Amino acid sequence: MEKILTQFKLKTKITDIKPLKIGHINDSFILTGENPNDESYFLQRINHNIFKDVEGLQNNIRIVTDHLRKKYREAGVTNIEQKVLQLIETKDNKLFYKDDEGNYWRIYVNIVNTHSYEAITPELAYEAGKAYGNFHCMIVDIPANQLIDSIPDFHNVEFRVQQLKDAVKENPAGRLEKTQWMVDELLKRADEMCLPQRLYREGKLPGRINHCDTKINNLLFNDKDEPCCIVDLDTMMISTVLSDFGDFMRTAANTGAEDDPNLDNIDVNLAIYEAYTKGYLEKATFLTDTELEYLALGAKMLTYMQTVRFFADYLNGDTYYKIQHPEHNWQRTIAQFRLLEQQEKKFEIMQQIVKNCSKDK
Ligand code: GN1
Ligand code: MG
Repeated sequence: MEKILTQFKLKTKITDIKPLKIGHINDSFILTGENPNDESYFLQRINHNIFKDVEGLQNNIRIVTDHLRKKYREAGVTNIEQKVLQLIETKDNKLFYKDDEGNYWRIYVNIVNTHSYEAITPELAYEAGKAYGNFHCMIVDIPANQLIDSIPDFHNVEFRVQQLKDAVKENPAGRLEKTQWMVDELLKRADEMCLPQRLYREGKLPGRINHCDTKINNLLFNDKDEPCCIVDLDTMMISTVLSDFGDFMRTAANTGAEDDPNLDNIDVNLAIYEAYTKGYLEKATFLTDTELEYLALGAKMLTYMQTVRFFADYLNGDTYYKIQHPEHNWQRTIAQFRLLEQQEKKFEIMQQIVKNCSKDK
């Protein structure tokens, strides 16, 4: 580890390296020095089986963070280091280091005095909605061709359904027999869930730069409990606004956990859904009527897509997501599927909420 750290332009002599148990993909560590006031850092080993073009990925992050910093500077904002991630370069001015074993590493400045949530109140959801609406407005003018797709077809539901069909056909882990009912449930919804992808292809839903992983815990709050920084910028790419709206709702407007072992805990939290929608629509003033019309479908679609992804990984023998026990991907699948069923029951109300909030604008 020492050899890795010496590659980067760090201001602090690191005396402690703490692994963090966050995320399903990369490995993360907090680096601190002896003095509590020393600048601390967030080190990550990038999963390059998943992010195959690390240079392109890091370049995306640089473009987005530079863009945000410039906008904040122009607006006279002072505490920009609390609001935008800052990558640390290596001594040869690169944004990552590849070690002798072929691992890719990167370091951010650690944003101190912040916290994230796994579950929030409607008041915080309203603030979070404004934060994401503002974020979308700030990045809406980044020319689309500047960013690469760090994972091709990442939020393309048609592609995800095809991956599931392939997993079913090959059944590599022999897990199909007892889970066939889930295949049937998911495939019968495929047409409805692929509609936004078709509208995007036909140019009816515009492509916009999205974060594509707006899980509730990717938003940092400061010690006054105000949203301050959106983190985990690995999947910033062109998608439709349904992506970011939907993924937030999938994680925050769920009364249970993403992998809740008790399905009875899982339901749509409409108060959170409404508060976030209100905040988001107050700030995301660029949305077209078509985007507004399909926004609520985004919540179902992202839950559906996540169910499909966890399930395909289960059928493939757990090759993508980190798991904590052998049935974890199945547990995640049925928990996300239960959320989808609850969203289906409440879908009319969810649509009405978007309508009402967009009228108040
Ligand atoms: C993964 O690693 P993490 O937790 O940031 C995944 C997301 C999923 C999420 C499900 C690159 O994100 O797409 O929504 O797990 N990221 C990637 O919790 O696949
Ligand atoms: Mg992520």
